[in-house]
Amino acid sequence: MDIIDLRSDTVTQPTPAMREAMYRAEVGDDVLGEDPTVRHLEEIAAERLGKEAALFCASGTMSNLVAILTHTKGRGDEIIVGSRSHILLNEAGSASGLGSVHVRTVRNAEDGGLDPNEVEVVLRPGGGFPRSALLCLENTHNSAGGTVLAPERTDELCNFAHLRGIAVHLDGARLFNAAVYLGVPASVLAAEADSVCFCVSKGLSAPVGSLLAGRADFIAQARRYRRMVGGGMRQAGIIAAAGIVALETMIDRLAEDHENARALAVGLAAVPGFALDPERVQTNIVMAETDDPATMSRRLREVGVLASGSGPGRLRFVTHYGITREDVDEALVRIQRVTREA
Ligand code: TLP
Repeated sequence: MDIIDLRSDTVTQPTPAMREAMYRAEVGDDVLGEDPTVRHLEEIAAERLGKEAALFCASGTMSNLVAILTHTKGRGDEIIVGSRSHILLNEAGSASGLGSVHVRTVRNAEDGGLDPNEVEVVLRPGGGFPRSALLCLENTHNSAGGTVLAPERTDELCNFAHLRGIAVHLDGARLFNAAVYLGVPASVLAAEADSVCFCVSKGLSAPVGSLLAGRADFIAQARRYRRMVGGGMRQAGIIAAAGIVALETMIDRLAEDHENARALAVGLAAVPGFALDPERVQTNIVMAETDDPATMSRRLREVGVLASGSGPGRLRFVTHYGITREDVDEALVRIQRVTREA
């Protein structure tokens, strides 16, 4: 029985073109600034994001941490994050654990956005309180179900924060999914943010890596912090080569993942035991409510369909390169069978 792995787009395998590029990559010691392939990836990533410079990091978690370390002064500083943000929920507490910053939350709306009025309430200028230094946004929003933050809303939050002397970091692990959904360049989605990161290792299918972008002086500082967290990788051109292929060849096809996610959502909504609104599926993530996610996930696994738990009462299904429309149809047949037998 073939396994249909819908746990995450992080399970994607590198394309043949990526393996070829990795084999042929020209490399050097990147900590000494001598890896031409890493340099090239950083340049094209910066250009795509409309920023002066970019830095190749080992993971999205590392990019977010390095951004937080660079924007803040550590002890006594505070970052403001969404109540369901990846930084808060899934990064092992790195902001406080390693960055020594206080983490304050603001409620993420249904669609993953933040309300400026609610941000205003938690802002603190310093004095006897932690000093609010950084606001973190997320696009697409993972826990909200791959929802897209429109550029006007990002711009509004950025302008709002800047007027109060607060920097903005955008966790755009899946920024290109948002760009493809809206039909705009990714740079438009990050225009007002001080820093932005995206991953090549998710829907873009490269094996490893994330790019953090911002002003040249910011990235020069970030490079020091990347070193501090052990992220100085020597002949990293081997993996950066796959990232270049990802940026050059894998963005437009994300539309196919979005169509497949929508088809999966429509099918799932008709299966007893699952509740979801397919109209809310914008990109490649489908969140479905179900009474007992652990049991359901185990039973789906028995028929070769892998999904991941996503908080109480929810299962997450993610489409990606390697999942075809036929796989989606086959997954739905298996899911229907499982629920009929329950
Ligand atoms: N998300 C992973 C899991 O950690 C949940 C996934 O399977 O979706 N920002 C966002 C919005 C993310 O979704 C992720 C990964 C990251 C950052 C971290 O990226 P990595 O896994 O490369 O550290």
